[in-house]
Amino acid sequence: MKKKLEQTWRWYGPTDPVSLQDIKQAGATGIVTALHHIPHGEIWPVEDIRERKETIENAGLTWSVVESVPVHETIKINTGAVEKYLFNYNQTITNLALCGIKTICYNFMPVLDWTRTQLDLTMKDGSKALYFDWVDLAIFDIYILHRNDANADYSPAIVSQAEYKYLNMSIQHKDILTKNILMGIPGESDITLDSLKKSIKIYSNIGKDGLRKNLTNFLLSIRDTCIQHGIKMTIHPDDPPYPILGLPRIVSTIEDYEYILNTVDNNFNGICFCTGSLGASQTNNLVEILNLVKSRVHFIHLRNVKKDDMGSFYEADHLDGDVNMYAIMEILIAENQRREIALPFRPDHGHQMLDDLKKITNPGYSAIGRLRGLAELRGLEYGIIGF
Ligand code: CS2
Ligand code: MN
Repeated sequence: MKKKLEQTWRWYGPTDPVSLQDIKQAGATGIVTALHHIPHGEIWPVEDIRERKETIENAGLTWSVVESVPVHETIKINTGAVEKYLFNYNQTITNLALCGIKTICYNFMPVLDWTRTQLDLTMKDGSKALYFDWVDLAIFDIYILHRNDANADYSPAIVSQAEYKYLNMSIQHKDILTKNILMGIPGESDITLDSLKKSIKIYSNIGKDGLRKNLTNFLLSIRDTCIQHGIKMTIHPDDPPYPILGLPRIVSTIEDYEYILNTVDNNFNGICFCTGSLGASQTNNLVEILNLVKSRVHFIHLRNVKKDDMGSFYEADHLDGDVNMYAIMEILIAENQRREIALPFRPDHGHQMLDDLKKITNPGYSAIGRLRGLAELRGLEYGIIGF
């Protein structure tokens, strides 16, 4: 009998409207969570980690992956109190390892985590999905953020559509668009327009090469700790996987992965393979990327996207988008057989649907859409492996 992947579920902690009991009913066994109440850059105390771990284990679940231990902006820009934040990061991951939690997800996206322009795009079946629209991004960039030369980053067709749409946009709609783009992870703080402006300036001086160097510096600074404690770091791709708002991107393409894996060529320097993020690019070939990086994948996000000709995309049902989930699953199953410990995957986002439409839910993280996604993905795995 072939080994199965570990089924995990992201839980935002005790304030998450989805309970641990709900997660058990969805059939997941592993929890993916973080101590969101601790400000970015501060050390996670052992006591807090233990407490969270106990809560999870008392519900009969396991804390499989930490998502994320955020990398402080100071480290990303590599200016200021960098040593302090590197020290704190080393201490946090040491503390996690001392509690037996050794797979850690992080990202190296400048300022903003995932970016969407709309959080409630209605699908044909009435469910709601997250949406990224180039025209709306251009509106934000050109007319709300007023970034210098922003026009130059968009095709003439997008610029003129943005102009037309902006002129007819209500104040309320503009506010929602702004809020969506600046939104942080639930339980963490949002970005302000001012700090985004400042960051854009800073990152334009750093550029892609500079950001790559800063990532390398970060990885080298945690390498000894990770090797000593058997920690597996997994970098999450940029979402979406191309530059937006003039910010550099370094985890978007197959070349980026070659660079990251070869520059710090140790197993601890691993990948969180996120099909939804990588699949939003019109040029990424996910099967090719996965085949290149699979031996260094320690965590998996499965999600699908549907793009239009312009490259705008919405988050589709897990088995119904541009990502060939069957092909991806086949590769993951084969890779999993080589592993001593099952590879953890989670349904990354799901539609807001059924009863969840009446509730206040975390965007992308309502229960029922992910339950559907998990069930479909586990069925896909079962179907490929056989009885
Ligand atoms: C997640 C990311 O919700 C999502 O799309 O995949 O927010 C992810 O948690 C972070 O980027 C990882 O640091
Ligand atoms: Mn993801």
